[in-house]
Amino acid sequence: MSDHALLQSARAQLASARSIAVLTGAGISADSGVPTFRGADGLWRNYRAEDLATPEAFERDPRLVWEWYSWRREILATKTPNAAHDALVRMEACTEDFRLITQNVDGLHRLAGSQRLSELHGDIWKVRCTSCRLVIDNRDVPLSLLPHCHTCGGLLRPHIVWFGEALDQQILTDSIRAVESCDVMVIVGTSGLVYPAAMLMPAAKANGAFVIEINLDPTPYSSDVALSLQGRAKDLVPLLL
Ligand code: BV8
Ligand code: ZN
Repeated sequence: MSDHALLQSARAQLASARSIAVLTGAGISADSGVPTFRGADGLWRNYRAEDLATPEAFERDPRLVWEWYSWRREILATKTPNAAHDALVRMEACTEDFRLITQNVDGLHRLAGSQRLSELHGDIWKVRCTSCRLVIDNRDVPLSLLPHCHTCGGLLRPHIVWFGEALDQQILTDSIRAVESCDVMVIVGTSGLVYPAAMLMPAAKANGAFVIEINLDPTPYSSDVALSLQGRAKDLVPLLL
């Protein structure tokens, strides 16, 4: 099928969908200038994220981990949502049953105005006390290194799910429920490598959903989805409406 026909088919499926679930990854924020995890400009190239985004790394050297998050916040503080984030806000407004599930911690979907949003891996603009577990909004850029809780004096950590850590059970349950009941699932800008987020697409397919992928490159999902649209999220997502 030509790209135009693929797009027409995707639009038709979405126009008639009562329930839509969307899963996004770092690729949707790439068009806002935010480095992806595994791309050429990837965060993982300059900083071995698997060495930093773990509880062991924080235990061993909290200052280094805070420096990495502070550096990411400095990048993010200058970034704004792009046309793909904005198009998903419009899609939510005209869909009866909608859930946006993101692996991104950059806060750009929230900034764009998405409401029915599940942040699987947390939020870089929140911190959590390692003692009393209080979660606090904190937009300091740069972050004071080794910030401490005003309530109990405990060391604060990023409110982010690190590798080897369990996701928030409620957020995961809401996300699984959404993909198991949707008519159409749209997957934008993820390499589909990280679990349990990577299980959401097979779960949607098992429920009979029509799955559409938007990605710059082919991914492990591409051969399994109903429609795979290749291109930039900021160009393609708005065309789905
Ligand atoms: C858990 C927060 C258990 C950190 C992140 C072996 C097999 C299976 C699983 C595992 C395994 N070994 C280890 C595991 C488990 C592990 C895992 O999945 N590892 C992977 C690497 C194999 N998972 C975990 O540890 C999870 N926890 O399993 O806990 C447990 C259970 C109970 C009790 C205790 C423990 C926790 C996972 C969460 C990790 N945290 N982020 C931080 O951000 O600082 S994950 C990190 O990767 C980011 O959140 C990111 O969002 C996520 C996924 O990456 P992508 O978003 O896909 O980004 P990527 O760069 O990879 O791809 C970008 C895509 O966009 C590309 O496809 C590119 O082509 C495309 N693109 C680029 N530009 C554009 C574009 N597309 C469109 N337009 C463009 N312009
Ligand atoms: Zn505390």
